[in-house]
Amino acid sequence: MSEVDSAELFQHPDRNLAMELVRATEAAAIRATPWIGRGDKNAADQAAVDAMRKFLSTVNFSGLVVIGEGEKDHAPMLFNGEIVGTGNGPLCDIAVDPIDGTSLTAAGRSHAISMIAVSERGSMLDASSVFYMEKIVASHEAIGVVDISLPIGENIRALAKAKNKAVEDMRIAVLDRPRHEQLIADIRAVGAGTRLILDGDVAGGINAARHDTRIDMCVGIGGSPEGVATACAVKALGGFMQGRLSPTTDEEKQRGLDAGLRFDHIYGVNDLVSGDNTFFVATGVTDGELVRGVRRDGPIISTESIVLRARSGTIRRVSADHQASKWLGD
Ligand code: VTB
Repeated sequence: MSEVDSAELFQHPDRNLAMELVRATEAAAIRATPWIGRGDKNAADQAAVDAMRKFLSTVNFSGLVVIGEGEKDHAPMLFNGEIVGTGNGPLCDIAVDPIDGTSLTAAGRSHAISMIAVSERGSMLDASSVFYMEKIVASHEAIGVVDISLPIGENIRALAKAKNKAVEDMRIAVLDRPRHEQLIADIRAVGAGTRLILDGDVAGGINAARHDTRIDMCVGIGGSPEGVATACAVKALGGFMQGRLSPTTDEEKQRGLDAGLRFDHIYGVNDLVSGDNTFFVATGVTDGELVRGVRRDGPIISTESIVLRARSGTIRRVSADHQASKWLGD
């Protein structure tokens, strides 16, 4: 490496912010653990929010919360528009979900995660005025093959062909909601199997975009904020994603139009988050296919996380042992 090259590298250290952010999702998951199966989703969420915010405040960056706990009036912390981090370092957009799956956590069910996605400032779509988005997520084989405007049966057949699989072996993740009754029937009619998920279509989407899972596609209408967060992960995984906003009322549609959103538009992964400098981290709260939940074994609390960085395309699994004694009290 020439002197100039190494000097450049020193000035622009190729930092993996996600390696620092993972501490915040670990903390949120650990703090939420006492609330697993206690039937109180607000308490679980509050514990996770407090912990995440505390750890985020130590990270050298200026993160504008584009996707957070909601509007300032209702969310005292991690509200949309809040700036988190030390304020030194890169200007970023940040999407946080201290627990995706608060109901899962409160019920003691699997697949709850704590997650953060980060990208350059101004690069995340602010879809907060429209709650729902129809999404389709799959691995890279779907690029140029799958299209959200086609019937689901056609998409499944096309993806099966591209993956060199039998349609009968295709597994399609869908949120188990009455609004998906027809979609579920159509998936089964073509001969594929559904993997119905109770909550958590971020983890479902990531599992669809990863190459080594039993899920081939994640489809259906879920939260728009979750869609943007999923896109940050899909970039790092080199996968495929499309979204279409799905307003439920005329008022919501008008709010979306006023905010510059489009309803006739198919949002590709680059519309949901632009640029390749995206990061995504998630820690398991309860056990799931993506990551294991928090465990306590005597003096040790162990966590499992996934740490993704789009620019390098790295996917890391971070297993951490934490001393339980250090996590007592505040
Ligand atoms: C999904 C799911 C989330 O919201 O986005 C869903 O991934 C959409 O809303 O975990 P509905 O529950 O109204 O269908 C969650 O369930 C909760 O944020």
